[in-house]
Amino acid sequence: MPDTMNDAVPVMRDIDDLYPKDALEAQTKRVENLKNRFAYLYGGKAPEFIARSPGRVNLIGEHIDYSLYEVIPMAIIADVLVAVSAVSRDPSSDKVRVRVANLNRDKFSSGEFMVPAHGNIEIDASTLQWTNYFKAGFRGAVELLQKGSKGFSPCGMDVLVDGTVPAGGGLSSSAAFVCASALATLRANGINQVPKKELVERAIVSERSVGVNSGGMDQAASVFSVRGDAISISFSPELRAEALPFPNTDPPITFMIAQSFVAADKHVAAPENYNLRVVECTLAAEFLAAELGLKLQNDSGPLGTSLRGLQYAYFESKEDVRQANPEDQAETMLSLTEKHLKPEGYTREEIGSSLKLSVPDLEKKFMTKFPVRAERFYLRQRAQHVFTEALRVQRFKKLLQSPPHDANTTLLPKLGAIVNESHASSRDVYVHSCPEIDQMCEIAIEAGSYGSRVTGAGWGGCSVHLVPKGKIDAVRTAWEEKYYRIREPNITKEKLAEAVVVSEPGHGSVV
Ligand code: NG1
Ligand code: MG
Repeated sequence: MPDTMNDAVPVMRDIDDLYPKDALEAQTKRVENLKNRFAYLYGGKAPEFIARSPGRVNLIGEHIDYSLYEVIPMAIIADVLVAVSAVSRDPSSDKVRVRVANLNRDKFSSGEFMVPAHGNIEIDASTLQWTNYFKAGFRGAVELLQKGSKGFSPCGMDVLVDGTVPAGGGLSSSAAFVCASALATLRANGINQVPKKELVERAIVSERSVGVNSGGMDQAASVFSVRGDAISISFSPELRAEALPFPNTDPPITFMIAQSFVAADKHVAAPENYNLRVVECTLAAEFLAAELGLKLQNDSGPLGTSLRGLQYAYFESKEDVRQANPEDQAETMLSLTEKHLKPEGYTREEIGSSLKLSVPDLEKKFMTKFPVRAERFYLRQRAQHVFTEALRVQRFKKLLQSPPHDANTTLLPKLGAIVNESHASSRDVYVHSCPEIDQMCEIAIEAGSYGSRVTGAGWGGCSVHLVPKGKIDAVRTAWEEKYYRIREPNITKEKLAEAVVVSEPGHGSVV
């Protein structure tokens, strides 16, 4: 089913195409159970359809999507299913009701909200409610519908959700849920053909309403992925996705995904971790632009005030080297960073004086929509990570696209070395790993992993490891003995089984 990014999200009837053979029985049961629970919950009616979107694991390109550099994730098999029946608008009322429930009622309690005829709903980002993610998808879909037909009024919906992507585990359960919810809302309102690109662009913007100033990797990976392949996603000059098949090697390229069980509380801690990094990258771009006498495009341009936008502006100003290839360009940006930015970080006063802004104006411009908490801003380190990581993505991609002739013996070690460099940069330069994940990476390497790194936002969450098939059991046992059982001596078999997965690349969104 080679659908490209320009196609609409496919409507499928056969779940054989979605899940690996050995999981089919369990997945079929899961869908049946979802339908039965739906009927039980909503007065005997059957859902009209199920929208589905998967989680993802990022293979390489960490924290560079919001600087608009290319990233290489893959969708995983775990996903979010959203079962829906549409409720038509009662002409005598000016509102419709949306009811949202989750199969896992203990963890995610049901909610409902009323939607006025104009369709705009409020999302309270100050509280972390799981239903906010549904609302984010709903809102994105309504905006899309209104773009197509002015004054459009959405219908009501009864919704039941079942997710297998662990929440807060770095596998992007949030984007899977937002994308599936947006897709569900579009379909409930009669849109059967949703162009993937529009869905992704909407989902990216709407997920930000939950309070995290995220990039676009997760939503793109969730929607565009093709089963069996990794995917390369670029953001400039526009959103593009390209399937990236794994070369056949012996042993085959296999990734293990392991939870640290350190909860990455990105929502609460965002002002001092995720959102702060986004601001530091923006300020690094602005600061360097000021040093170099360059003008960045304003925020509404496709490149905005990003580090990628800075690279563009720099090479635009240099007629003769404009053709330089992307790698040479990133190398140049790296040396400019090291020349112009100091290692000890900057205060608000220092940045303000370089940008010719008072501190209140600086805060107003860069730190209001998504507030941050920090004394110093480490512009040099953040830019260094971004440019080197962008280079690592290019090297990784080249190895997959044109593997060396002796790939069986050299490809895995080469890819692994890049993965390890990425982790070192995440740990020491961008500072978004945590001691537990660092330890898990060391344990894995010792037990036979070629490359191990933190994946996703970090500060806890998940790690990804390039492990030859013959070493999978050894790595799993090493974590069990040296990490999981030390942390939690009475850890259950089930929790251990969930902690580590070897996921095949999964398929993107479908209805
Ligand atoms: P997680 O926290 O793993 O879903 C986040 C961002 C991504 C990207 C990565 C870091 C959201 C929704 N996603 O992913 O866009 O920036 O961190 O590479 O915040
Ligand atoms: Mg997320």
